[in-house]
Amino acid sequence: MTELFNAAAYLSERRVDAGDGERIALRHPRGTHTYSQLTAEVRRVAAGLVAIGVRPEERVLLCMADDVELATGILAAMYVGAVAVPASTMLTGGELATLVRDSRARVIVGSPQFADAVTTAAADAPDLRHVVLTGDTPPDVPGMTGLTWDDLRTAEPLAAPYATWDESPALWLYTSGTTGRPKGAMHRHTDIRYVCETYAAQVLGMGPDDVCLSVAKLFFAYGIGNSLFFPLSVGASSVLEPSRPNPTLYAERVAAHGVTLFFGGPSFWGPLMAADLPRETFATVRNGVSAGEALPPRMFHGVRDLYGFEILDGIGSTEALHIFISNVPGKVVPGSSGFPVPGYEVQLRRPDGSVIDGTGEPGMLYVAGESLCTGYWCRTSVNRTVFHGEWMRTGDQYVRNSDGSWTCLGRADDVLKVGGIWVSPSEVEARLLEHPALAEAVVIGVPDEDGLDKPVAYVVARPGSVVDPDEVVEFCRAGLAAFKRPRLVVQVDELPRTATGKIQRYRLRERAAA
Ligand code: 3SK
Repeated sequence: MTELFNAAAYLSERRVDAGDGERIALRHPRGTHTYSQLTAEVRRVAAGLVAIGVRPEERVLLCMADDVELATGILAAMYVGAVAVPASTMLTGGELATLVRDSRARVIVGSPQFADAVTTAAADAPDLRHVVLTGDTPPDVPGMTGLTWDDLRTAEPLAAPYATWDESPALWLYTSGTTGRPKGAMHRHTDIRYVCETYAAQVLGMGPDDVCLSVAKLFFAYGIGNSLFFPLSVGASSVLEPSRPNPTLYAERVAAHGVTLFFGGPSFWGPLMAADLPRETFATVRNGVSAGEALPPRMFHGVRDLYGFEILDGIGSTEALHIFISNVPGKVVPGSSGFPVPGYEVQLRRPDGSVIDGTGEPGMLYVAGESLCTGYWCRTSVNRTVFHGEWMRTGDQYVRNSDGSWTCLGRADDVLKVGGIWVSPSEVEARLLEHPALAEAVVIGVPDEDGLDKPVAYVVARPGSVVDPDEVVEFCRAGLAAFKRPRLVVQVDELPRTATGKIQRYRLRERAAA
């Protein structure tokens, strides 16, 4: 049964109705927004979107830094029944254009620091009509209307949200696939409420006095839950930080705002430990939260011993919208992802599809829960392999331990997670093969000293060409988002292959481990 429900209203004006109007919702570089101010701003920007012709269910793409405009933009799009599509700010203009075209967005909003990528993408997206930049100068893209954020704020604020249902589409989040072609995971308004009522309420025990700070940005599923959905669902406060993750700066924010929940991932906790900051900086943190990659036990113990708070490691996915297996406060099993989050079922299956009931036997992890996306936009064949009735195949190999906790054993396919972000080897390989000196290229993940995967390229030179590994890395950096670049390029005479010519990646992994 469908009911009228609008997630943006749930996260903004519902809090005002509940008496939280004067509480601080957002803390950002230029000050704060109370729940009343946020609600007014959402209604104003929502009116602006309607004024430029945004229709319910149409996509609004946002390529923006974590700040009050991005938070407002996401909520305003959902408020008018449109679909918010926060896009990675790490993408090149060409990569961003792929998302704009795939989503058929008619409006893109960007922060000035991403103006180049946004205008490059806009020039290559036939469905786009409006390009908005949050600075003072409107963008100039031939054939498009260029607007500033203030232009969007001139219409009379809307008085009420569009009458979306709980089932209406609210949010698309792009995730890269094995082929490197990004897939838009489609989430409904009800999915947003579900992750707030399950993980945030029942694992983190979030309440109005919490202050959240997330290293993962709002364009990630992990970040949008941490910095927007969870705090606003309970009248708590979110600290929005537009700059890139930096341990010293983030520690300053923790101390300045009295952060109670500090969300990061292994690629942040390692440098935070190395920064050796004063323990008092973290006096207000009641828990750290980690996702993206399995948290090495060394980091759990190191952060607890140095800074005095325990990190709750968990696993989630863009498709599930947030974390569905998690450690819980006071009952952490270091080296494991913890226990199924209330509201989710998890299951291990053998390659023949049979379900593993006992402990100790590894299998493919499946998850079921109400927040699973309705599928990937226009990707029928992938949908048919990933979604099976209530269940979703995660692609992760797991094992259930005798104490009931679950441990990640790695990926079942060749996709890598680098710094918590999916990297498709085939996408990096395709870029490598554009290099004039390279005949063949294979990218694998090689674990660093903490067991965290880093992309390494094995390349074969074209006859007569000389390969300069550092120059090849720079070549990749120029054509791909920087996090996808190989950290090391190794030249080989030939790649290991099966009798039928298939590349044996496992032999490269063995070689790297030797
Ligand atoms: O990578 C994860 O574990 C994760 C956690 C929460 C939301 C989204 C993701 C991908």
